[in-house]
Amino acid sequence: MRFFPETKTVHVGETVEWTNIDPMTPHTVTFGLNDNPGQRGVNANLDSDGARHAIVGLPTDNVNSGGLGALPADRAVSVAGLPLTFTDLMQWPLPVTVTDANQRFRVTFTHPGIYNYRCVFHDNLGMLGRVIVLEAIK
Ligand SMILES: [Cu+2]
Repeated sequence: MRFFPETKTVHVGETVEWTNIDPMTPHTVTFGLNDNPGQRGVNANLDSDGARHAIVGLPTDNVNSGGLGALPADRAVSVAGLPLTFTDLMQWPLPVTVTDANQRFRVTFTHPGIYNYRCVFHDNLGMLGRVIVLEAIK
C-alpha cells in the first residue's frame, strides 16, 4: 500500500512510469481531485504496448490511471469485461494490447511544479506520492 519511491524528482518533458507488481491488489495513480477510478482522466492514451499514458501540465489536472493490476505474462485478455472468446485465448505472440486492465501507467510532465498524487483505493492507508518537476536541463 505504498508507492516506491514516494517522492520522485524529474525534469520538464520527462516521463514517469508506474508499475503495479502486486499480484492481488489493484491500485491507481490519481492526480487532482478526481476520485473515480474508472475515469481515465485528461489526455490519457494507450501507448503501443498497452500502457496508459497521460500528459500533465498543472498540479490541479485531473488524471487517473484507472485500476492498475499485475498481469500474468500469458494471461488472455478480453475487451471491456466481456467473456473470453476463442480469439482472445489464441492471442500470440505476447504482449497483446490490453484493453480491460493495465499494469503500467505513464505520465509526461510539461511544466515545473510539485505534483501530489494518490491511490484512490488506499490513500486512507497513506498510499500517497509526489513528483517534483524541475525546469528542463539546458
Ligand atoms: Cu492502492
